[in-house]
Amino acid sequence: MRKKVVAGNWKCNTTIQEGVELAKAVNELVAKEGAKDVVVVLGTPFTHITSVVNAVDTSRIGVSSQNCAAEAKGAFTGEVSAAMVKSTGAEYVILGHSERREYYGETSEILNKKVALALENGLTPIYCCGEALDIREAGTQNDFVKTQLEETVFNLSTEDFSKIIIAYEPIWAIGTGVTASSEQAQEMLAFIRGLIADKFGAAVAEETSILYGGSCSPKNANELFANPDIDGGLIGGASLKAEDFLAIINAY
Ligand code: 3PY
Repeated sequence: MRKKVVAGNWKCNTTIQEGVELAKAVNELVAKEGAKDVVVVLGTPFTHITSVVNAVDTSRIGVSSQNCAAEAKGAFTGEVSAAMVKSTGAEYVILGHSERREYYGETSEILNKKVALALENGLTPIYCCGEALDIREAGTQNDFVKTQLEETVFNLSTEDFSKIIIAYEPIWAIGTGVTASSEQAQEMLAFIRGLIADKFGAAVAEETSILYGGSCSPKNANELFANPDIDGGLIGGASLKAEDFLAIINAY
């Protein structure tokens, strides 16, 4: 059975001290009350990863970076390689978030390199896709997401593709407080699962965890997670409050 995953994306928030406090609070709540069958991930800034790894029970909570470099190593001032991320104790890396595509010019070509390096270094990519509002309004969101996947993770071998998690995050729902309706989310995730089945086979599609992201909160998580193709969430703002994050983990 495919895994249910609730992954927090802290984005560029919290000092290291605040992040460790937040991680400890999540750790305590998850240990006491967290749904046992949900894989919990904290996507922290690079600077926090090792401290967060040391602050949580890593048999229960995985830690993720929110990016990694497109090069293995070398003269790339300011970059953090996949091997470096792995050496912090992180197990996951969020790649292709729309904020990185939009503000940092991440193209499919760049993302292909990042995904390959993440996999080579034993990290699990949480690979994001999703359309902007004008594409949704034009009704071409399925073609857009299909192209995003075909240009990137659909180039992987079946073995490598089986290691990744997909997150569908419509850009119009990110940080806007607007959530895709559970019907819209289910429809897109079922479509993505169908594409995976066509490309890699039904068994792989059945095993791939596909998350919904974009203003997912304790208020809407229940309704979203009740859908058959929604295997969890990539959570922005609500992952910065331990109680809200727990409520989402327990929304299944
Ligand atoms: C959001 O929920 O706004 C996100 O972007 C999660 O990645």
